[in-house]
Amino acid sequence: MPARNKVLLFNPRSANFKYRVPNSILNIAASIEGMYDWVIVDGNRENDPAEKISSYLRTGEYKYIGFTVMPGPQLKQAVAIANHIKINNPDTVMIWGGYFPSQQYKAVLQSGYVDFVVNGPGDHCFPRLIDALENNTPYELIKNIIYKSGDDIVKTAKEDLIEQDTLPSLPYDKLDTMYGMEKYLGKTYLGKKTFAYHSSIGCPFTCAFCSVVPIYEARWKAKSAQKVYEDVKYVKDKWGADAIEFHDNNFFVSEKRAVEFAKLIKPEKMTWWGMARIDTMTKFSDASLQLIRESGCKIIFFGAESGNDAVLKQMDKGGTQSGEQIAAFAARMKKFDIIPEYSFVLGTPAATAGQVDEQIDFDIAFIKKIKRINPSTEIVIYIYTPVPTEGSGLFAEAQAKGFQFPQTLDDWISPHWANFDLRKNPLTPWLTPAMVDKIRNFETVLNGYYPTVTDIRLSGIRKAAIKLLAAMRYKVNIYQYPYEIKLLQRVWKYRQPEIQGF
Ligand code: B12
Ligand code: SF4
Repeated sequence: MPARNKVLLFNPRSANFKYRVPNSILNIAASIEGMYDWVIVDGNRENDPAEKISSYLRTGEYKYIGFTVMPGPQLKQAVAIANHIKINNPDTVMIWGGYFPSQQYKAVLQSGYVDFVVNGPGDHCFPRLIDALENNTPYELIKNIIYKSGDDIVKTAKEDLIEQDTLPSLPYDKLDTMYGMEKYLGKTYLGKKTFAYHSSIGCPFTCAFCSVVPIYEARWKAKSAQKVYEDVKYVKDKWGADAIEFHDNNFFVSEKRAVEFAKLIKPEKMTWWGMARIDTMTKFSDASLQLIRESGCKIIFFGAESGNDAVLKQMDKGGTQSGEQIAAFAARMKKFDIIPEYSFVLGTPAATAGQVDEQIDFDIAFIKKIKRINPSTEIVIYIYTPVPTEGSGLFAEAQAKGFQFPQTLDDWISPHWANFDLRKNPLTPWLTPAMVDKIRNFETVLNGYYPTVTDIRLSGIRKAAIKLLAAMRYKVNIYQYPYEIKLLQRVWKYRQPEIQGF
């Protein structure tokens, strides 16, 4: 009889198109490569992932099931399939990792079908946990795990961040045998074959609204520019990647690393994109910005958050970011022909409803000012949704105003909360439906007047038609009931970066 210790790793569906290399689960596969046999089931690439998983389980060889889980649609598929697996295969061990289970571990473990949560990076702890379970040795001292012991929930200590260059290379070739790599290299605004790569973990800042903070606690570790270049070059040479999407929370923390990478990648003639902070990049020299652009970096995503300095303080944006700096930087980016993609977070709590509303109006006016300064600035608008950061003033304020997370996974996947996950309707008690409408209607008009360049499906004529309609409203600040714009956007399937990613 074959040994029953194989590992099945599942990436629940997170995208309807533009499939990306499933980096979260691939890192976990890399961590056990050569030690345990593993397969990946990618929900993005399967019509019926539950059946695919069942077919593996029917071999009787799989004991450990790992799920990576983000909130939203991915959670919905994870819940349904995990439940099904545990009912039909109660002797499998179910391990969830990723941002959602790390933060909402109580709801996850109380579901009854998840045995362990990996809290933060799983690269060391996952193989150690499997070893312990295989050899019947204690797992209680393994760092980064959370589990139930009787009625208690036990959280083990957090591991220091791993030196990223010591991690094994990702098993792209093996992934290719399960799901052709070519399909992971999608057509985007950046290129015909866009490769998603994650070159650093964590972030050195502690913004109060950000889900990176409770897990990484202001820590950041990066792969060297040389290692990043080698990995990218491998995928370029083997599968023809011509563009890179860096999925790091904060790619540009180190000017030195960014410049080194730019020098290495420049001869490869690839287009690339990453996420950054405005105050960090304000300090980059002109020569660095010039080189970064020349090396193929065409667009950078920045967390602008708000033009209001008091709100930036409330968000604990840290660093030196200010409204004035956000505006000045948008102007500076014009010189280098780099498109700044500014993301704003509207709807933070305030003492009175009137103040909440005023802040929204302030930022709407600020966004219009940024567009006047540099019309090519891409704007992404989120509504503030709390994240459970211990000790964060903003989260405490949200709780004091009556905000509460759902207690069970079934509540999390209810239609109500699914909208919360997509940051569409935050269910925060201080935001009235009229305020949510105001934000969304402004967004509709703005997107109509300035359609995103990242939408490669919407033709020039269609964009122009929507723009014409939206111009009438944008110029005179009338945003209510923009049904005519919505209708055209729906018919022509306008792409929303805040939902569909970047
Ligand atoms: C790529 C990405 C996406 C892609 C999905 C790509 C795919 N795989 O198909 C797209 C664009 C679709 C997407 C969408 C969303 N995303 Co997203 N996404 C990311 C992003 C940028 C990278 C994820 C990644 O690959 N990381 C690289 C790997 C190596 O890191 P990792 O995931 O942390 O994995 C490590 C550990 O967490 C752990 N681990 C992870 N999984 C597992 C599994 C097991 C079994 C184990 C043992 C360990 C383990 O070990 C790994 C290695 O150390 C992250 C931010 C980030 N930089 O991580 C956000 C992020 C995960 N997304 C987030 C959110 C909220 C969303 C959305 C729900 C909302 C939104 N507006 O963005 C949507 C909707 C999702 C859906 N449709 O279901 C949040 C999650 C926050 C939270 N509280 O949980 C993040 C953190 C962004 C942020 N800062 O807000 N996303
Ligand atoms: S700088 Fe960005 S990634 Fe870092 S804590 Fe702030 S919002 Fe999160």
